[in-house]
Amino acid sequence: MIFRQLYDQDTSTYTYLLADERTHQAVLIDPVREQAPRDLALVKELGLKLTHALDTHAHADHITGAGLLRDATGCKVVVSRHAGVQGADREVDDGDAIDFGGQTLEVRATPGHTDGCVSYITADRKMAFTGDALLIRKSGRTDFQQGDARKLYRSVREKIFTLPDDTRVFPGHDYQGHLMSTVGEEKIHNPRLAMTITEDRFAEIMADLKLPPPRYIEKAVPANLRCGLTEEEFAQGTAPRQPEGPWAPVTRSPTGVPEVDIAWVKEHGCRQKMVDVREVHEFNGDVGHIAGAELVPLSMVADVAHGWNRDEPLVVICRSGGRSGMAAMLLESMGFYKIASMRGGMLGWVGKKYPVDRLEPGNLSTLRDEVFSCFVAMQGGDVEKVKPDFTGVFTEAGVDYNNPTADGLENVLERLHHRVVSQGFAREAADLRLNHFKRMVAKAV
Ligand SMILES: N[C@@H](CCC(=O)N[C@@H](CS)C(=O)NCC(=O)O)C(=O)O
Ligand SMILES: [Fe+2]
Repeated sequence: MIFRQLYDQDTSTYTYLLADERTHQAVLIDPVREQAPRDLALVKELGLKLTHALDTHAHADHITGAGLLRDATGCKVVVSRHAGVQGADREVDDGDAIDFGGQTLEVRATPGHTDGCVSYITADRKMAFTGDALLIRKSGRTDFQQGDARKLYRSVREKIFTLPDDTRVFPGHDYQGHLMSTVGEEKIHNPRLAMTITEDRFAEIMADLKLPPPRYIEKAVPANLRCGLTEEEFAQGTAPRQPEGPWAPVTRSPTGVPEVDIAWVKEHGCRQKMVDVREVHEFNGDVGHIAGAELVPLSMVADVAHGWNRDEPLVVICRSGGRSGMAAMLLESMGFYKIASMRGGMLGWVGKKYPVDRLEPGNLSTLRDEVFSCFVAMQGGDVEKVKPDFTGVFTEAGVDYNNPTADGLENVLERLHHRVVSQGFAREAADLRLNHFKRMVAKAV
């Protein structure tokens, strides 16, 4: 597991980034609004996909970054069912599990600092993110937001001190410079909550604390009840997610895939963005493709779609409707909500004798444009950004962009292949595309 502990100096808040090494899916625990640019930059630098922003509770001392991160990445906002937060994507309770990229976090309800406090525990029980329930050698305060010392005492005893002694404790804050502790260490050395201390004594200690209120409590609590968004952002952010009327006659397959039928795509498809998720050789092969459809093979959809507008309607297409169904479900999980798979796929389309486009051999400039579309998809989908890079390869190879020869285009293909592979693109997928285009060049001459 990839793990980073991040710190907000102004409010002494810890934010934790956890990511699965194989799938690169990531979660952030207790992000801070002002630090959203830092967190997004780190996620990007490490090549991660943020799937969830988790809060341990509705904080009183800083504004959560969860809502902003959702707007930026499409991740899901997760918070306790008892936190009273509006607009979260998932409300969790004791015993729930949060899955991301093959990893699981267990949710344990640890109320007492607030009613909606939860701790997140890794499946191997090596790490516990305790929010403000258990702090290092301290505990969260219990004098506001439904604070209840006796409840907190029982939460820590029953839900945290029952973990193995070597479980590492990562709290929501530290005001003394500690980074982490362990369950065993806190059971012995926590002056408020050690195993030798009774519930009555804990209640007394907490009643005697007399702490000044957190500096930002007035603005933090109301904002955190809206996922950390301002009233305007909250209104804007939620409105477009609920479309006024259906954008298309979408029905759900028995497995939950949003689908539209082929005749509807024929009538209305050209007004929508259409994404064909087959491989290059299928797109340009005998079956052909619908004019105007953009080619993004299924394996690249998750990466490329990050740059797409989630409010724009989107029809996904493949050979028979299976892969496009998977793509539609994936896109829905990323926050796209005007999305449908074309039921029956290109086989159904061809069966109805609707027109298709094919890459006709014989025209090297058309082929160059097809190579360009493929390269754009491989580089993340931004045509404007990728164009100079693409034409640059022609210059580098000494090939006339406007009138390429077959040898010239092959040379360019080898260079593009080398480039995407050295940037980390899967070699087998790149080989498949290279070989397909080489065959097309051979056919063209
Ligand atoms: N000085 C900090 C205090 C923040 C504070 O009260 N933190 C809460 C967590 S939200 C707490 O439980 N603190 C425990 C303590 O300070 O002992 C501020 O003004 O923000
Ligand atoms: Fe707190």
